[in-house]
Amino acid sequence: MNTPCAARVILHLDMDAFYAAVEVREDPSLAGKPLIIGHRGRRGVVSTCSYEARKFGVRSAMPSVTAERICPQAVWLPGRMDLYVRVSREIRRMMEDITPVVEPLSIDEAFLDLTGIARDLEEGRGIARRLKDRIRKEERLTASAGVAPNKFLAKVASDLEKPDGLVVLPLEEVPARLHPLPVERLWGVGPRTAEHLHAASVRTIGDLLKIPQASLERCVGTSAAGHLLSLARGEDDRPVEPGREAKSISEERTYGTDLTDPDDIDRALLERSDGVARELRRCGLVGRTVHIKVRTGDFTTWTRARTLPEPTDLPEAIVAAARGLFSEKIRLRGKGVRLLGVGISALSPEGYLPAKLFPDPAEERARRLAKAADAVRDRFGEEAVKRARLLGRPRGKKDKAPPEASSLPTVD
Ligand code: TTP
Ligand code: MG
Repeated sequence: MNTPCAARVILHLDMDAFYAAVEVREDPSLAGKPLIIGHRGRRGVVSTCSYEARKFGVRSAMPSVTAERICPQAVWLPGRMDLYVRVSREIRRMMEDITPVVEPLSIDEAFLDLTGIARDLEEGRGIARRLKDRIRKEERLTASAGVAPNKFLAKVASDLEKPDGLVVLPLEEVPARLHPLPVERLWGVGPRTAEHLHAASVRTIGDLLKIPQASLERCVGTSAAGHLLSLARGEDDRPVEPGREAKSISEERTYGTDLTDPDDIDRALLERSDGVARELRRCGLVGRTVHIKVRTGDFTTWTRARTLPEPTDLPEAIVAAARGLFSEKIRLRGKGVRLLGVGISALSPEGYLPAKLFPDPAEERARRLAKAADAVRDRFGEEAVKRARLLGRPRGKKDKAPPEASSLPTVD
């Protein structure tokens, strides 16, 4: 635990209905109307929407057909990534006028470490208010801010009174303000974990502290249980890491039994490429250099990379490069694959995809399908959408990875 003199002051700022708010600023006749950013139609997905549209139940990542049904009067706009990226940079500059210790999390949110600048959380509140005022004045946009002794609480706080909120959340208020929230608000609780926790009667963050630790460990595993308990108590000692913009995204997995069957290896390349592509889309990024990492049973390790003609966020392009690298650059000489990883670097925001004079309809379709699948998986869990290629065989013993061999994507 932090001692009082080491107490930190962390600010989290998140723009309100970001893409939609920028569009309203550009065209004030949209103010007060339900506005949806996204492509209409069967394959479209909602990027975001104005708070007026949220009253009808429209949400980010919702299939456009659902949004059209529940909010037929909404105005739709396709979105202008280049404009949003420009606004995001201006806001980042305002943050950097306060402190160089800014860690951007996405296009519209960041952490600022105010320790040493603000003596306590109340001084942090003053800085947050001035930053919000400056954004309102110079960009004509509203933001919500949270000020707390750590990153987790600051992020929770910024969301408590959205839009245009400013919430200071000291540790003393954790029982009143954090504990009633749904357990899904804890970092690391995705739809699968939430399901297990619900089955153990854990619905709120407070519930998590009430069940015996052994039951929690049975539910989520020992290390995750420790992590969740700390967060539920409002403890989080991760530092704000400036310059932590993603440089690469990768996913690797260690196999309990070495892979020798070319079909199994190919399937693994596809699974890892799929995961990397999905993480790219989740972060709103595209990448250009594909890497593979292969380790054989005798611990020989190769890493090989290839640069694509154009940046991508699609699994098809990534797996094609990964397969090419594997077949051309790796000589297994009869040995099995113990670890296999796929990654991508040379990242840039999705809006920087070169504008094409003749867009490729097949590629556009693949991207829309991939985004729709992302939306379904976000809602119903990882297993809800599987590629036909991955469904092929029943999961045998050799497919099971040891527990430490997580294949969650990592962002460096
Ligand atoms: P968010 O901060 O999650 O959403 P928001 O700013 O629109 O609304 P809120 O007031 O709740 O913060 O995301 C920032 C932007 O990222 C959002 O304006 C659009 C984009 N985005 C997507 O394109 N798809 C998504 O699924 C999400 C969640 C966001
Ligand atoms: Mg936002």
